Amino acid sequence: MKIVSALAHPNIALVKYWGKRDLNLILPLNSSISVTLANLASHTTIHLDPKLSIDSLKLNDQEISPESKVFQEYFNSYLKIMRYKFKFTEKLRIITKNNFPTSAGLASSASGFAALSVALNEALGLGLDYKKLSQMARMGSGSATRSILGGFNYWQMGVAPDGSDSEIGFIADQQHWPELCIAIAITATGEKIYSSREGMQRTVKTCPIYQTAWLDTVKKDLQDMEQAILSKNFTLMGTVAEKNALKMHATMIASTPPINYWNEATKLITNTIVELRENNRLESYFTIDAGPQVKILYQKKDQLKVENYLGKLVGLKEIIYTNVGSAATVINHHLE
Ligand code: 2P0
Repeated sequence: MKIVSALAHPNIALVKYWGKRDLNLILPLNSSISVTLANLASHTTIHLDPKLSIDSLKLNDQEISPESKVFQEYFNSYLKIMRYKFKFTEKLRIITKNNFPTSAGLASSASGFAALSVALNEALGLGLDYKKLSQMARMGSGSATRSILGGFNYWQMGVAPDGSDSEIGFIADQQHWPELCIAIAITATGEKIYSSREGMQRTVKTCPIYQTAWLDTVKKDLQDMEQAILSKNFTLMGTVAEKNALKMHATMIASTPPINYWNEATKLITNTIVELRENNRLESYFTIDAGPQVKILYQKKDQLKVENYLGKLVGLKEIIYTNVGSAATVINHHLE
């Protein structure tokens, strides 16, 4: 029996992934750029044991039924592909825990599948490099591609039908930009109304502005964001990240039926961020994923202002202050 534990951090897309060209291989319609977060993490332990008769999953101390949607949709398909690709037959016991709200737009599937892939690579002795590991993680969830590395990364969409060139690339490491901070303003802790998987599929199928407002404009955002990261240009990074997130949400709202993840607190925080910036009181920017949480980009010198102006707004459940995090890693390996 092999027992391996791994740790991975969620990432936040600064230029988003929104839409798939292949649903089974989880291949995106556009490339994306992300920053890996510190402090927030998924801790995953796997038992690879020939004596196990079924795959099983414990998520945040709760046993997940193999009949459940999350197991069927996410884990079954991931494990089936892993077994086919890496030729193993043992069943897996997966125990995973997040130190942040699961399924609330905080990319728990990203850190979860990155940690699981790193653990499986170790347990099976595959010795994969980070690019191959990112492809392995992608088979669980698209955004997991980007949680394999720390720092700032891009997920190259690739063009090959088999997904062999859809993988992570490196922009800058964790130490590159110590001034950059990210606060996660949690406005709701429950499960979100639609999974990102459903949301992005509906957008691709029904949104009349998806091509023009999204796909045709992402290339420029990617170029600007890479330049902003490399030159540590905070204003450019924030401007592009905020605009890119708003375009993505605009395509959701223009879908049928419309998808709107924002609640009252989401609106209050984003309006306040814009107002403070326009009045030259605080330069911060927001980005929002498939959920109601607001991710605030700011500089370390403004920590107190962020706490005072934004950290106490009505409707905020919790605010997590963090910065740039590290790569997914194995933390324990035990053989019996
Ligand atoms: C992103 N999101 O780039 C975008 C922005 C949410 C909004 O990637 O279907 O859970 O498993 O590939 O990775 C969340 O979508 O979706 C996501 P699947 P995933 O971060």
